[in-house]
Amino acid sequence: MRLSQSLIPTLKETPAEAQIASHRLMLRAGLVRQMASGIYAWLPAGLKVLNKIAQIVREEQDAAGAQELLMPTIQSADLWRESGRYDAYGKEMLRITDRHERELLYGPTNEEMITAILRDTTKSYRDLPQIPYHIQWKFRDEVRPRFGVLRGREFLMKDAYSFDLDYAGALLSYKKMMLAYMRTFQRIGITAIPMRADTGQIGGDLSHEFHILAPTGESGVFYDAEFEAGDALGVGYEPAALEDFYDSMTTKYAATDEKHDLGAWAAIPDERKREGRGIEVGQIFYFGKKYSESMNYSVIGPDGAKLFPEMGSYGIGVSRLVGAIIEARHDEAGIVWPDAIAPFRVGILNLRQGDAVTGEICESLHAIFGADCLYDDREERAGAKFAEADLMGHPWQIIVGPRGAANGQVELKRRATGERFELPVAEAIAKVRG
Ligand code: 5CA
Repeated sequence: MRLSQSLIPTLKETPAEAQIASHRLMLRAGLVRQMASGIYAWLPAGLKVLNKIAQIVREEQDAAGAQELLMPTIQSADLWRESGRYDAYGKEMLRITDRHERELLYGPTNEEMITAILRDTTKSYRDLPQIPYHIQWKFRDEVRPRFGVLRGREFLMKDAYSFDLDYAGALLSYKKMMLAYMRTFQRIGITAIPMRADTGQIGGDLSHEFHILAPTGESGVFYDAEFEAGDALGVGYEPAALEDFYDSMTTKYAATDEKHDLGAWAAIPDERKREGRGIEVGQIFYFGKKYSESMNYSVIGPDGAKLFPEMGSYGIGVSRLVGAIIEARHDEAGIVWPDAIAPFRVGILNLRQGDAVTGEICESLHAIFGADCLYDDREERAGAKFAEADLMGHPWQIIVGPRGAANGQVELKRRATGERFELPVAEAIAKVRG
């Protein structure tokens, strides 16, 4: 992509309405625009990040045995009357009336709808277990939308739902999802820690929140340094491995300030104690038969008797993750994207636009990296190009100046560390490709 032709409206000034770094940087780097309170348009570079995160989430859900489907954003109020949540949900739910005076709502979550779908499509114990999921926009009329996409009103969520025949099966599904989450966050390139949590609106009695560590997080967090090791990628889904993994995640200490237990904390060696702040990017729940019973969803069990499935639900805030990752990965110059989800893996900076030699090298790099690169081909001075590339946070920058170019050399810069290398073009390409 050529910067001169792109729809990436970067801003020089700091937008006044943005209180925290990720919100400021998302506006300044041209990723999003606010369309109404808590409602954002995703511009091309922002959408690339959102799609890359969604794709990693999707691949890891699939690897855990979950199956993707797509439910609508608009739901019928009657569905929610079945579970009793239509009245219980309160003002956070956006309620809509259609031209026939039928009551609808913009879904804040999908427990009711997915239960209705399984009720219609699974009749026997042989049809279970199932873990359907989707990646869909939600609406919650938050009292105070703030911090950009971190607490929006419209936001993108991955929500999965598990249906099992018994408690042991439900717990296995819960453990699979915990592993899938840890693998997802590790692939994205961030540290997230599972913490015991309250269940709130969703209900049930077992829940974990996943927190990304960032100084501006809304929750205080306390955890054992052993979480920093992060080795979920090697773990498989065989029951024994899953069991060990779950134990290793849940026996180490980690809690938000709401659930902090001073007694248990005191037992951890001082050198392993870590305190910080966290942003909740995901939450998983086990809630048993809450929805299957209230919505009268049963299957015929092996003995011919009615059996109400055991359920859980599993959310990841896909759009919130974009802001949370920036909170965790930025410096005074701009965003520092992890490689796996950067909108562009490499920025190409032509320091003398119009020069035949730098132009030729840049054009060939642009052809090689294609959609993975952003070529700064504007008629701008070098300083402005450096600032723009640092702001946008490409993991690599290939800087092509007239002096180096004359000898076939370019400068390669690693955004995260600031390291710079003078290299022949081919070596720079190889290094970026990894
Ligand atoms: N049905 C369950 C799990 S599928 C559920 O709704 N869980 S939740 O309420 O915890 O939401 C899941 C995730 O969505 C949260 O962990 C958070 O990352 C994200 N999320 C929730 N509310 C917002 C919001 N207002 N703005 C952005 N992301 C949000």
